[in-house]
Amino acid sequence: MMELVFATNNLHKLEEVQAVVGDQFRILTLADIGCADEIPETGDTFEANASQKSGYLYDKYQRDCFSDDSGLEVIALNNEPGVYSARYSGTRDMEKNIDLLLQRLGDHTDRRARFRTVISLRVGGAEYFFEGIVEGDIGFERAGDGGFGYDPLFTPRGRSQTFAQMSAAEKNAISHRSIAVSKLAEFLKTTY
Ligand code: ITT
Repeated sequence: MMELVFATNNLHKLEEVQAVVGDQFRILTLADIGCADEIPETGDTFEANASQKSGYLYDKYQRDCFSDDSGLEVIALNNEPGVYSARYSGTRDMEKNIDLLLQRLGDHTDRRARFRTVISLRVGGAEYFFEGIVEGDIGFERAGDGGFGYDPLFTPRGRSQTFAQMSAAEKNAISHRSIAVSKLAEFLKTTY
């Protein structure tokens, strides 16, 4: 069975990816390969960060691997918070990050935004990218308590509920992450 290391210790992400990729591939976490390093993530694009993480792993362990980077891009804020989504306010406190976003957007009428995920896959020395995007709009206040991150603010285009008001299954059916992961899975299944 082909084994791939996923540059994460987030078991929620691992489960989601393993479910889509199927049992033809075994996905290992950083913990599984004994990697406790703080992997550098200093790029200013999702591509650069994903590539940096998978490149670090490949160079150090010479194992087939992939990594992901994702975040929220708000059009009226020049695509902020982007790669800084997790620490927009300078902390990982999502209450503060959401407050800052709402404050910066103010009563701007253009509320358009998108969630974006980029996956970098490295196999046999080659690198492949997979992208997932979901377009939507930012609310004037929070709605819902499911999901994580900016979910209470984000309503996918054509829908009437925020990601935080949807069930996990409803969100996963249309999320940026699942779109990118499905492309990765499709590539792996048809190539290996
Ligand atoms: P890693 O340890 O795997 O890097 P992370 O929290 O940094 O975990 P991501 O790079 O995937 O995760 O996402 C960066 C931030 O973007 C994340 O902390 C959220 O604030 C936001 N984000 C990403 N995907 C999201 C989603 O589906 N719903 C809400 N917010 C999301």
